[in-house]
Amino acid sequence: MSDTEQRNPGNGGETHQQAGGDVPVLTTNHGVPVSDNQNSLKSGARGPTLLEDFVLREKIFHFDHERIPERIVHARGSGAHGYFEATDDISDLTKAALFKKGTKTELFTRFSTVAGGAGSVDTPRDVRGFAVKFYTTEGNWDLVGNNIPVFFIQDAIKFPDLIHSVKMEADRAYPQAGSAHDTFWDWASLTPESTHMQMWAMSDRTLPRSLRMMEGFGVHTFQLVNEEGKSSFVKFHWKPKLGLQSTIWDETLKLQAADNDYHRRDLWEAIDTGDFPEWELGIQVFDKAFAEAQPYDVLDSTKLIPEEDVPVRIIGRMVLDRNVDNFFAETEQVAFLPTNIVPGIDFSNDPLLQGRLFSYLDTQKSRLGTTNFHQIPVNAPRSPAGNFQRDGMMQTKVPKGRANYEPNSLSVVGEDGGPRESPNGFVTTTNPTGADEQGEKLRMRAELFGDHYSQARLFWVSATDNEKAHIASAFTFELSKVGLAHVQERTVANLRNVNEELATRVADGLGIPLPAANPAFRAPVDMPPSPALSIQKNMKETLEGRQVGILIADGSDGAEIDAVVAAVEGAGGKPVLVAPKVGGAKLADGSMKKAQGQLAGSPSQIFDAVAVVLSADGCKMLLKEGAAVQWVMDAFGHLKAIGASDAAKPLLDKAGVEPDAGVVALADIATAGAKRYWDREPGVRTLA
Ligand code: HDD
Repeated sequence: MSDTEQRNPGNGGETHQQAGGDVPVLTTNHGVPVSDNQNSLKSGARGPTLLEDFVLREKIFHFDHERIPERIVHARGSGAHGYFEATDDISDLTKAALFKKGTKTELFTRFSTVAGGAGSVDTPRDVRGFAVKFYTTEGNWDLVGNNIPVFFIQDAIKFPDLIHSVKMEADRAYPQAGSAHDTFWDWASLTPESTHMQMWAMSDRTLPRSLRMMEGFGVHTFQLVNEEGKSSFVKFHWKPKLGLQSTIWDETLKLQAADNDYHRRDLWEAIDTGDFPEWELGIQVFDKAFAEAQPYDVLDSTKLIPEEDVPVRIIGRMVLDRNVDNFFAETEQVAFLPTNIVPGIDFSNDPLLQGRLFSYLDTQKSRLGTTNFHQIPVNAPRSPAGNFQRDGMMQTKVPKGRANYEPNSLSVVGEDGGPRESPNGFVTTTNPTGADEQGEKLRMRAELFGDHYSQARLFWVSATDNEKAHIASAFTFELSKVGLAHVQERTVANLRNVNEELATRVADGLGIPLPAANPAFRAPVDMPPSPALSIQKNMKETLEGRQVGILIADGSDGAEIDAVVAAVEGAGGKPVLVAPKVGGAKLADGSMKKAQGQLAGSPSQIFDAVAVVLSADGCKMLLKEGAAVQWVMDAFGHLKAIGASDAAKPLLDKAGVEPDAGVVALADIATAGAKRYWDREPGVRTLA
């Protein structure tokens, strides 16, 4: 026990750690030094606890209020600090200061799932939120997007219905964090505009391998405005440096069991070890003439603009280089607002965006409890900010001077007169689509919003065969959890407007007759395939940012292990040794090799590729170990590369591994591990 520790003053035998030297004094929230943080104040050792005990009451009072309402959507999220660097000159398009070439802007990014609660798992089939707060020199700009470029609905008035239907059902409070249930598909099948997004949601886009390996999209059409006031339409894209990578469904289900925090941990560890996640920011810029020539409405959030039609121009990069110091203070309290916009960027008339402009400000008041939520450090602008808004709950500023109104004729220099309007302030641009469309007050949508299928068809024809099989299987899986036959039928009837083969595969998968097609509100048009929509076509063959699990056991050869570790590291990957005991394995030469993971707690689904380095005896021992057989079987089933020592062959045989291009000698795992083996899939599972 150190000099600053004492035992027993409260007769509980507990440790009392004392202040002194560099160790600061523990105080109440009001600064009163506390002498005993282990025992409440009682009247006699066995007597009642006293109301007078302000130390106890303050501590419990604060604890009782530690939770705030979680976000109604996107409750589960992970955040990090970083910066944006403008890498291209787009001053002809926008005057926004953050886009001046070479400018670095501090930012905070939060990724999230949508449907689950704050304590739910990281890997359900769900859309991922991708929200970025740029602390620019002209105030905060929040780009509050998703990892999918379109949305379920066209008009914000339908958002509460969408969310009510997808969250756990109102009476039974399940299922948590998933769309595979009656109410979601009931709503979706009655809402044909959701069809395009259904296709994305049922694809592997909703099963990202890592938050670092997914794209982000601003979804809506926005505007860029230059110095002369000329505006252009723009869509924002985030492209991950590590390429796109998803997991497959069986792997995802097993990941949920293996690690509830798979994505949060992955993001944290990457940043913690200096492997900073990075995305490029790209823009698709177009004008009114282009917009009017398309078979879709650019103000409709259920539609995208194919990258083949308007290429994505890269204008900067985002690097996430700092983990939060405190999850609650930063990730939980960050408040994103689509209304946070800066001079040089503007909204469009997209009715979904317009509704969002109201919703987010409103929700922050209910979540964070005060109109002063912008004063919380993670939300506060880094640029000078000031106005005459005053007071309110949790006011932390102490404004000086007499003037709390404007205009005023008190001194304009110094603090007394206060801030004034600026000619460089934000000016709403004349909306290039708005001017000729203002008219009668109507509850209706523009004509092309009535096309619900063209782009759902586009998504299907742009997918690879594996991706098509995954989409058909995902619909089948989700609808297999739907107990209402008419909802299953209506969904399949809707899919007939997307693709007959898809509808037939889902009907077959469910074992129901193919229903008649739903009448399409507006006849779809066929668009040429867009390779940019496929994940598989946009993967990067690399081990960078990836992990290779290396299974070892007593008797393994140290030199073989070292060679695999070096090769994986050399290829930019992270080797993780897994052994039956976490303390390690006793190698052939008698030395101990420490493992980072214990076999049962580190199943192969948490890795991108695997290596098995065993001696004949070690292999014999693992043949009797279900977790080891499963480890190899899952790696094979999840289409991963497997490198094995000769002596490990019996384990591969028992796991049903059949030779193919992804089953390699140990020495080749670092090369083979850079990709998945899609051709293997039809041999390992039946897909719809
Ligand atoms: Fe939303 C949160 C993204 C439509 C209402 N939304 C929220 C977050 C993201 C998105 C990423 C989490 C932000 C964070 O990490 O704190 N939302 C979108 C996208 C949409 C969209 C890409 C369509 C293109 N949202 C949308 C509509 C409404 C909302 C139409 C309401 C009319 N969204 C909210 C909200 C949330 C929210 C209730 C919950 C917590 C929050 O705002 O701060 O206001």
